[in-house]
Amino acid sequence: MHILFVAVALGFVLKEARAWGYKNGILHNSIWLEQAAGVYHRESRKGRYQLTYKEAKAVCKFEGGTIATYDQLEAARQIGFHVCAAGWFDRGRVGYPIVKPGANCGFGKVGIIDYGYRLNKSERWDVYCYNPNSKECGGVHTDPVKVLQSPGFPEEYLDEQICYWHIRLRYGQRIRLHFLEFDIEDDTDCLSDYLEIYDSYDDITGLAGRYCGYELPEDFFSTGNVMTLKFRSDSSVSAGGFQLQYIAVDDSLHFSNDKDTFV
Ligand SMILES: *[C@@H]1O[C@H](CO)[C@@H](O)[C@H](O)[C@H]1NC(C)=O
Ligand SMILES: [Ca+2]
Repeated sequence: MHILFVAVALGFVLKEARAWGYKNGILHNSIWLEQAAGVYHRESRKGRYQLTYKEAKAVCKFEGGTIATYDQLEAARQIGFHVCAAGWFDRGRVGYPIVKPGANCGFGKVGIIDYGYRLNKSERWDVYCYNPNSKECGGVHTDPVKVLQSPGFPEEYLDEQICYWHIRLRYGQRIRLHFLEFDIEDDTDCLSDYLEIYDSYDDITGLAGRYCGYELPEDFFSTGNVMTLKFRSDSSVSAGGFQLQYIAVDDSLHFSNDKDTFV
C-alpha cells in the first residue's frame, strides 16, 4: 500500500517535471502552443540570446508567423504560457512571460517581465512569435487511443503550418505510434517540411527523429507516458500529409525501437 502511494506521488512529480522542462538552464513550459493561442518562444539555432530584432522577426516569418505583440504575449501568459528567457516582441520591446514566481526567474514576480523598448536593436535576445494559423492542429491528447493527422488531411496540408501534439497518458503507460499514411515534401535532411518525434513532453529535449518523404516511418515507442509530435511546413510545395494512430501500451511490456530506423 505504501509503495503504491509513493509510486503515485512520484508519478505526479515526474509529470510536473516533464511539463516544465529545462534547456540551457531556461525553465520553459511547452504545453503552450495550443493553450497560448499561437504564441511561442524561439531561440536562434546558435543558442540562447543570439537574435537581433531584425533576425528575430525573420525567425517568426520563416515559420509563417509574425513577431508577437505585448497583448498576445500577455493573453498567452494568462492561460499558462511561461518561459524564463527574454525575447523580442513587437516594436522592439523585450521581456518574458512568468506564470509561476521563482527566485531565479522574473525577480519573484508574475506577469510580463518587461525590459521595455530597446533603443539598440542590435542587442541579442530570443524571440516570441505568433502564428494564429497553427491553432487548428496539435493539442494535448490524453485518450488511450487516437488518430492524429496533418492539418486538413486527407487534403494536402497548407504551407506555413506549425503544429504541436503533446500526448500524455496515465503514469505507467507508454505510447506506441503507428503510421497509417505518410507523404511530406521530400528533401535532404527534411529541412523544408517535416514531422519530428520527441520522446518528451516538449520540443526541447528528447528529439527521436525527423521525417519527410513518402516512406512510412517504423512504429515508435515512447520511454515514458508522454510524447510530442511537431509538424512544420515551409512557404512552398505541399504534399498529401500524414495520418497516424497512437495506442497506450502497458509499461510492463518491453518494446524497443530500432535505432537504425531514425533519420
Ligand atoms: C548595440 O548592441 C550591440 C550588441 O550588444 C553592441 O555591440 C553595440 O555596441 C551596441 N551599440 C550601441 C550604440 O550601444
Ligand atoms: Ca513545403
